[in-house]
Amino acid sequence: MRILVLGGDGYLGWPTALHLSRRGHDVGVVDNQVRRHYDLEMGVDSLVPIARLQRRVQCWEEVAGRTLGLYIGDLTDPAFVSSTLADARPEAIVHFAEQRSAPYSMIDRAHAVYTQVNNVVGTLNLLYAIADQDPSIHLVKLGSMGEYGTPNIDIEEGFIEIHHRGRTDTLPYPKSPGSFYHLSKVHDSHNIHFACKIWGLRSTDLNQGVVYGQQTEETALHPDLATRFDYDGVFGTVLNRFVIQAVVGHPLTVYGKGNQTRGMLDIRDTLACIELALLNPPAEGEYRVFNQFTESFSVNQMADMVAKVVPGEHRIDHLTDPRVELEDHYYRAAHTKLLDLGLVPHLLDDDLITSLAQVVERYRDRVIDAAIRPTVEWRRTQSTVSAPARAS
Ligand code: NAD
Ligand code: USQ
Repeated sequence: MRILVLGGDGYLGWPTALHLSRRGHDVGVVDNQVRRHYDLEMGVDSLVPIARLQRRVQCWEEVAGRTLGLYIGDLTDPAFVSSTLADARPEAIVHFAEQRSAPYSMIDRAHAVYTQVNNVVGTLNLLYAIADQDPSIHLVKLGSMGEYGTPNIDIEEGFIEIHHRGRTDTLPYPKSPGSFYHLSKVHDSHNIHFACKIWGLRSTDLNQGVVYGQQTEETALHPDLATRFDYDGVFGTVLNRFVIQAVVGHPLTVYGKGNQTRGMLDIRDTLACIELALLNPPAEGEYRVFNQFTESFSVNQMADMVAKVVPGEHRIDHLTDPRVELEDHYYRAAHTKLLDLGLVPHLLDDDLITSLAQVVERYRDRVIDAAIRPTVEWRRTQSTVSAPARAS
């Protein structure tokens, strides 16, 4: 298949591009490298050093003997999106290319506006280019489990049957997200659903949970193929952060009571889910939603697991939650559609935490301690309104 991976320089996009290329697909990587710019803005860096994008592509050719197409540009530029599709003529597009940090989107007005414009406009440009050039392209779009929030009822996969005053309909599951970033995903979902309805496009919206892990079969082949590993309070995600904190002797930063429960998955399962979605495309005009996670854990459970497995004594701190979220809630979310397509999950176990801790050991000198604690407050108090979100 000819596949474009948008956001192919990122944490998930890069390993996905390699995985699909190794499976024999003809892969093009699209990215404006803005993720590297956020590092400069925040004064932080990936714990594991990552090679320049051009070097990554060259290294893959040396190691695997396969070429990757490279398109450097911004999805908010419609001319770039259009010329990229015209040149690559993809049969499928995997779209990771968004600003993906909830805290980053909550820094201030400018970051909220940037996040929503970047994400919503980029996706709209893409929908128009697909509709104009080839409506049969399968768009695999990364959404988020956080689009649903934490309702007091079971979460379904995208749609729910509602009985109301004697009538019944199947409607998009109600969304109640917890950040301007997560809201951008909801806006995308509505726009994609609408485009499928009016133009007959086909799309899979993958409502993915929080990803953990750093190595995949392909990225482990050479240091220049490594993907990024974030631990800072803005871009680091919860389990990855806890492992790094435990290895460097920083108290584990549980926000609030720690009973917040989230759907989680191993980075290797992200790759497998994308591949399954690509190999089993929806029908023309179909908009479908898969909940892409394999297990759910509370923040406390993850902190306890990490503290048990990583050698040494560990302190678990309960910080005042910088976010506005329920710290105690019901959580049961359906996630059968990818399993039905054949997903065999890598479940979280001691070995995974140990291997992640070994990666951290190798690069522990690169950890900037000041970047670990959360700096972005959801609530707008006088002290946070002008506070910079930088690491130091
Ligand atoms: P990332 O920030 O590492 O990668 C995103 C990439 O997209 C970056 O390389 C960035 O430069 C690029 N990009 C952003 N805006 C762009 C634009 N306008 N034009 C071109 N390129 C642009 O993020 P990630 O962790 O790899 O996440 C990828 C996707 O998966 C995101 O959409 C995210 O919302 C979703 N997701 C991630 C997680 C997770 O835990 N990491 C969980 C659920 C969903
Ligand atoms: N948390 C802590 N301590 C920390 C970091 C996080 O207690 O040090 C808590 C948060 O309060 C939250 C949960 O852990 O309740 C998850 O936070 P996170 O930062 O790991 O993940 P989140 O902000 O939800 O965002 C990440 C990705 C995003 C993706 C989302 C999937 O950055 O791109 O969309 O996971 S989901 O959560 O399913 O929406």
